[in-house]
Amino acid sequence: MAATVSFPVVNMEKLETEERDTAMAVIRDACENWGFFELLNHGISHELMDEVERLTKAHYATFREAKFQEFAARTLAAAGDEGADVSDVDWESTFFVRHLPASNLADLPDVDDHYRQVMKQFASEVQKLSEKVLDLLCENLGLEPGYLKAAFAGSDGGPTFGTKVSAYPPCPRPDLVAGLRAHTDAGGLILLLQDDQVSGLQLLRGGDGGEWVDVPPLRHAIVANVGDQLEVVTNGRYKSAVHRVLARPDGNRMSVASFYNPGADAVIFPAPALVGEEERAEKKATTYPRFVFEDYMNLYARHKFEAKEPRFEAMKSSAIATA
Ligand SMILES: O=C(O)CCC(=O)C(=O)O
Repeated sequence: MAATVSFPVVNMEKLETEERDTAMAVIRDACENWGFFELLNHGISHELMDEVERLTKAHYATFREAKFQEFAARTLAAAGDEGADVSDVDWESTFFVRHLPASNLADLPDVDDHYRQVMKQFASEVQKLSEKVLDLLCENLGLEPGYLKAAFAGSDGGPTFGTKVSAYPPCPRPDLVAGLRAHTDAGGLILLLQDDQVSGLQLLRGGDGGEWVDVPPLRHAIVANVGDQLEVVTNGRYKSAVHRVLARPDGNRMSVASFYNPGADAVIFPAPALVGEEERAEKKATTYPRFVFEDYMNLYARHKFEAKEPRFEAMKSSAIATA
């Protein structure tokens, strides 16, 4: 059972009013203590969000559902008749759209021109919003505006940016499989459009031994979460939260998750302004490593569903000297 606590929600319109300080404090607390928050009145048009949701659900029904049903039948047969362990299976149907550094939208099969255009426009809006949110984080951290965007820029001057489109269809055996197993996100900042009817996304608040908390569906909200790279650059002030998607016996949850990540060759390290004098002098063992983002991703690909700390440790042993 997930705990019922008040989830951090930020009405971004308040950032333009005398209530700005209160809104900034909600963002700060969310980044320090949750790793997640939801944004309302974020500037992305509701019509565009509705169209993304409508087209994404139609795309699943037309092009992916039949294939998913075959996978579902195979998985349930293996679990039931053969007693196979399916705990490493995710009950999801997904496809990935790359935007930066190079778009693959034109190459995706079964995506018509209208869906392509809508996804392109939505990605452009989400990228703008990601950079706006990164600057709000800079402000809260006492970093100069643009610091986090620059920290994530690769040698081509930009981030890696892409969108994972997912359906979590109903599952008759949610006791056997997860919608998506628990993990932290590898990248920088993740902005998610999630189904406003069907829930399932949960975060682990308080780390190991903490409590699972629902990320509540909220119409026209964008969910933001901290990835591992933000944890490193903020020197652990902000921590990526473990999260998962529950499989459910009813409802087909849709989600569109956009990952604003460092460029592949970006060198990631804690912002010097966030490393204390004492820590710098002692080069404490707890200090986060310095590494090339692509190396982290190669490791993550093999260890996504494991704890992040060993990944940070492994990066220390391959640490590069660029200071
Ligand atoms: O679909 C969601 O709500 C979360 C997706 C996610 O955590 C992931 O793909 O890494």
